[in-house]
Amino acid sequence: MSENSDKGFNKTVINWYPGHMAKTKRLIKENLDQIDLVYEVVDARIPYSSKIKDLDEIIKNKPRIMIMTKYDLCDKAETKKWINYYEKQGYQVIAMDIEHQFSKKQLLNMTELQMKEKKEKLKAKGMMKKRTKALVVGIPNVGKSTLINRLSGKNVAGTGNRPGITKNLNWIRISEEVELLDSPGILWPKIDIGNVAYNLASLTAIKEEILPLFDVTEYILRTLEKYYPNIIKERYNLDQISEDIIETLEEIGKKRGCLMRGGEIDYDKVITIIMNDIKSGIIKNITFDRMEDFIETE
Ligand SMILES: Nc1nc2c(ncn2[C@@H]2O[C@H](COP(=O)(O)OP(=O)(O)OP(=O)(O)O)[C@@H](O)[C@H]2O)c(=O)[nH]1
Ligand SMILES: [Mg+2]
Repeated sequence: MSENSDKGFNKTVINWYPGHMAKTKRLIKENLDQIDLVYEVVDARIPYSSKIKDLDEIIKNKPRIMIMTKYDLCDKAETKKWINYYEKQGYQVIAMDIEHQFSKKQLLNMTELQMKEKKEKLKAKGMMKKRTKALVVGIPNVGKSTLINRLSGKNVAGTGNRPGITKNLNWIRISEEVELLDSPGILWPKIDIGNVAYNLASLTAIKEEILPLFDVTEYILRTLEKYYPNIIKERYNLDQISEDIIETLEEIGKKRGCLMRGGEIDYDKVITIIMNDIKSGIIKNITFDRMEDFIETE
């Protein structure tokens, strides 16, 4: 399923497109007539990699708001560049820590603004639109269901810190005015753009078994060293990552007491620790998508 080049991670192509994702896309298309607006959810740490590549084809020209979640965990200076980039393209963007500091008012005001034109058109025709129906869409584990819970003020949608929690399309009425359609995370048929696949795997957006965990862990450590060497120092007490990654895993393993009987290093345990440091948000202030890797700037 994966194809690694000998050097670096750039040639990765993963063909991972489970049937249920194709089904979700089909169901969204079937429900499109009912949808007034789209909340496109992306992870603020990977605002490029986590953006569904063929979304335009799915939702056509529906009004939309891009919501960057996990803002508490991102590198704000880098994410700001992406916010500017998307705003320049005409997107309405809102970046938020929806887990701890959600502003319902800010999002609903933006929604109202987006809907104004449509409502006025309908009014001119003598029709009234009572309720706004919004689709919440995004890749797995970005916080779609969390967003719905925050908007409704209740736990109406199931959430969890691994991809694939939501299994079906569900309409959820959050007020007299707004109804939301929760949807399972979707990806696109081929993920082959530079580091996108590794960024998705590093930040828990694709299932763990898709890319070798060992490689994902190496990618995480090398990316941290490149952009956030202070994290390598503070979290793992290392000055640098060795050319041979095994040496680094060994060092971390010794420091963390990941030993098997006989004193051998338990590499699986080391890998789990590093993956969990990211997953649990212990490692924060990181943005793995760098504009220069994906966008040509003059
Ligand atoms: N720190 C932080 N965690 C968040 C934020 N938003 C969501 N989460 C966490 O991210 C995890 C995934 O959230 P869900 O709402 O289940 O994600 P989803 O997009 O519905 O995922 P699927 O249904 O699996 O596609 C949960 O553990 C949330 O608590 C945020 O803004 N900040
Ligand atoms: Mg969900």
